[in-house]
Amino acid sequence: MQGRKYYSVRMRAAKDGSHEQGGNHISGGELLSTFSDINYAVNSLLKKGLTHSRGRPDFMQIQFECINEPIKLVHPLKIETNEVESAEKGQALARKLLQQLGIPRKSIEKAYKLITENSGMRGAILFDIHLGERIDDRNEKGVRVSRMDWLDADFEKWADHFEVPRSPKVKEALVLAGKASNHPATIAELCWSDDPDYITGYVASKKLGYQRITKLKEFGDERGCRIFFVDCLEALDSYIHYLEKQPVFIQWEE
Ligand code: WAQ
Ligand code: MG
Repeated sequence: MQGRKYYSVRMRAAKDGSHEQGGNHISGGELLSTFSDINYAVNSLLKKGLTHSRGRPDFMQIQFECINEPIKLVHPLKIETNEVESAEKGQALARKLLQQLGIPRKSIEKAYKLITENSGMRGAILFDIHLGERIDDRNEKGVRVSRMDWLDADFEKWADHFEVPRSPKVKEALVLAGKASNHPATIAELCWSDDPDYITGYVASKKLGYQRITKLKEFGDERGCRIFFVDCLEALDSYIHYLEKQPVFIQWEE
């Protein structure tokens, strides 16, 4: 892996116009690829955007660019699955985990209010746990974590070992959560999908690992959430730079 040249490949798809024109976000994706695999990488992102449960896109952009910075290797978070009976119980557990991580109750309530006001984003909200306020200035776009991946063979071994599904959804979420939680400013991440057919979500943090919660919303609901609870005040620009630009490979076995 080291010593090879990698490319960051990204896709975003929308319906009823491009994102810039106010279209609805359908799907996004990002991965790392060698030059010889770019064809395969572009095709897998194309397929992801074209066959999405949120609908058929009428706008898509796929781009690749060469990465010149060294790629950081990060271990996957430890994983735990919490089975819950209902979305209410799942959300109660999510709040409890956030509290356990030291996030003030007031901040959690404010964050939830923000979430309900901001569905349909393609990126994440950055929320300062002390200010109790959103601190990124990306509006309805949010901050998109990018330049990260996990080699399939290593992911599959890991998934089999911990008895979790070898699904691309799980892989993508663990890659994103692994990269984000590796930065000291990330206290926690709260996430559930905006896909109407996917109700499992998680709270992730360096401290408690990747806490899967089997139900955080009802089937059919197209409102998703991704919010980073951060403690980084004066270093916001470098934090956003890390999320967007620092190349990271998740690696389980050396
Ligand atoms: N960077 C920042 N925010 C993102 C990114 C990204 N790369 N990708 C997605 N988001 C935001 C965006 O606002 C989406 O609307 C929201 O997250 C949900 O994205 O079984 O599938 O890709 O363990 O729909 C988690 C559980 C699944 C997996 C999460 O999210 C499991 C999921 P989705
Ligand atoms: Mg989605």
